[in-house]
Amino acid sequence: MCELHRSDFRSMQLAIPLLMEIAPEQSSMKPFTSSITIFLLFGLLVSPGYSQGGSDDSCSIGNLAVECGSEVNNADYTVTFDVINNTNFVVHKLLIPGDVGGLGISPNIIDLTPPILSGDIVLGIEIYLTGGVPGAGVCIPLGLISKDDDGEEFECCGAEICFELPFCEVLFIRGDSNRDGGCDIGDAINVLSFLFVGGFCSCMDACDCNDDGQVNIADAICKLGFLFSGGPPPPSPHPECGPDPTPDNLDCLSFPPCQ
Ligand SMILES: [Ca+2]
Ligand SMILES: [Ca+2]
Repeated sequence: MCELHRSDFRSMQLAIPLLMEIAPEQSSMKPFTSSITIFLLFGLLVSPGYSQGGSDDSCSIGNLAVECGSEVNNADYTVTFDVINNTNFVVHKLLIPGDVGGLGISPNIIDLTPPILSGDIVLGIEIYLTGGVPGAGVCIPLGLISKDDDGEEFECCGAEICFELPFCEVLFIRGDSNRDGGCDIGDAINVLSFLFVGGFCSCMDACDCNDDGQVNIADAICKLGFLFSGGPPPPSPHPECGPDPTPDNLDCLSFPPCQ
């Protein structure tokens, strides 16, 4: 009997609440440290060229979400967030480092059209991450760039985007080789079809019934033995959805019953 249970392990999205604010002088973006002086001067002089209305002269991140994969490139993660501009400046672009602790980040310059006015919010900014270790904590500095009266750019505020990299393994049920959510002779037939008549195993881990890292006739025998002759059940994950606990070279492109 192969009961199916959806697992909340594969939570492909982490809803993370509003994080933190960092004053400009705390920003770790060294290329913009020279702008801090300019910022302070403008903070004192309140240049008439800038919009007013910022409530607390800060910036922050909201509605942060981290998803596995990307719909626009081959990145491992997509990070979506809002930027709240409570400075007294108009923000024209965002600067983001290309690498944080070995985690690749793109894009690194986001031009904002229209710009974020003082006291305004820009919604749904996306960046893409490659690499990193699932479960590891990550903080990505973000520089908000404004312009002075001469068109010179300076960082008017800095924030950090902090989150934990999610686990993105495809969950599956071992032995359900035809990925129909059922546990029957069709799974053994599917493995035999894959081996001998050009059939398809889109989740090789599920086809690897005996979890030996290979898909061969022993996997069809494994399934038939379990179904009809009192053989042991397939190793984990079975009968519930789960990740592959044993490293191997098999891929699982997708497994709809566990999504
Ligand atoms: Ca099946
Ligand atoms: Ca096998």
